[in-house]
Amino acid sequence: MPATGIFLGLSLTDRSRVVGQGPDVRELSQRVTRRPPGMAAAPTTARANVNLALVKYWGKRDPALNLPAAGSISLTLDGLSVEASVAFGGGEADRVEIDGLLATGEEAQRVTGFLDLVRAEAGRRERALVATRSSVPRGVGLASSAAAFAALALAASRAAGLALAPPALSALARRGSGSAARSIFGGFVEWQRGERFDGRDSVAEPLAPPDFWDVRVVVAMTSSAPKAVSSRAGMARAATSPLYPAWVAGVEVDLAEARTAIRARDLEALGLVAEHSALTMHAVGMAARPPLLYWRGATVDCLHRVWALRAEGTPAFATIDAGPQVKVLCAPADAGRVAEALRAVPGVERVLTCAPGGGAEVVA
Ligand code: 2P0
Repeated sequence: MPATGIFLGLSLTDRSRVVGQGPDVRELSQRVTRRPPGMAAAPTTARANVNLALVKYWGKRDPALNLPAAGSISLTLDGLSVEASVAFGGGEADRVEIDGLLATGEEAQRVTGFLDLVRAEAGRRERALVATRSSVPRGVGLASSAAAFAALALAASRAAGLALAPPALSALARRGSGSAARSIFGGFVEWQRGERFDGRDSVAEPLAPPDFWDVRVVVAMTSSAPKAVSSRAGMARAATSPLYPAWVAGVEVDLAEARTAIRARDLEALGLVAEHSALTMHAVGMAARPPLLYWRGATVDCLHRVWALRAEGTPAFATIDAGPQVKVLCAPADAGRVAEALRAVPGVERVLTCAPGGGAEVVA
């Protein structure tokens, strides 16, 4: 059975269906402080947004430390966030609630392993009570694990008494999920490959704040089914592809193009490099053995619709992550037309539009 849940980078669809809307994170936090009675310190709550990679992270130089084979560039998205609430003290084991449901198995272990890093850094031994709540709409296929581990890194480090500087926070978030390193910051963000074996230089840094350039990302959801191959497993498989060395070798050029395009607020230049990065990433998977293809028929139809929009004079550029959804970069004035065009593609279940968003912050 495939594992599910935000900490495994999969959609929240099934979990949300099981538990319904559930209580909000403040209620959960209050429950955290009551369990076990009087033993846990007051929780710290942090929120982080998801991010969309424009130059993709797809491959690792060190899987244990989530060190990437190459750098990547992303845009943090407004309104698609995860809140994480952490309290240390009391209890014999960590207790992790995700959207109101007790986490078990691999998902709980991944959070406990992450908390161990925070405990080691802070010199503490207490168990933790963790509650997370996602505002990412159901089955949207935007990697909520990035937002979850960015929020968890901030909440857990503060709750443990650490005041980490942004680069250290990014390095910590990276250990939970690579792309979480980028969700520490708002706007356009670059995550450095780094050279060090310990990964201390593999951190994200802001390229431009959210208000630097007002763009839109229109997300066309073509399937809400949980994906069969996680990003983590997908990256491992991609590394077996004969196209993988060429992919890694090409990322530096893509990064340079993307940086220049962002600095110049050049939508066409950024869109073209984002589309190229996404299609090359997926080509690597298709050439792997066994092959890896996250697309559905509607994914391909959306791509063609985006290209037709461009031919008709609307600057719109597609990117696809480890799933069948298509995300389209465009100007705010064109977002309505792009959304309408994608909604009309057979097989598109839902369309939503996002603006640039801010970085991780403590909210309580
Ligand atoms: C990205 N993705 O740059 C790429 C593009 C998916 C496709 O980062 O194993 O959940 O936790 O480091 O960060 C998703 O992978 O993987 C991802 P791990 P992660 O956004």
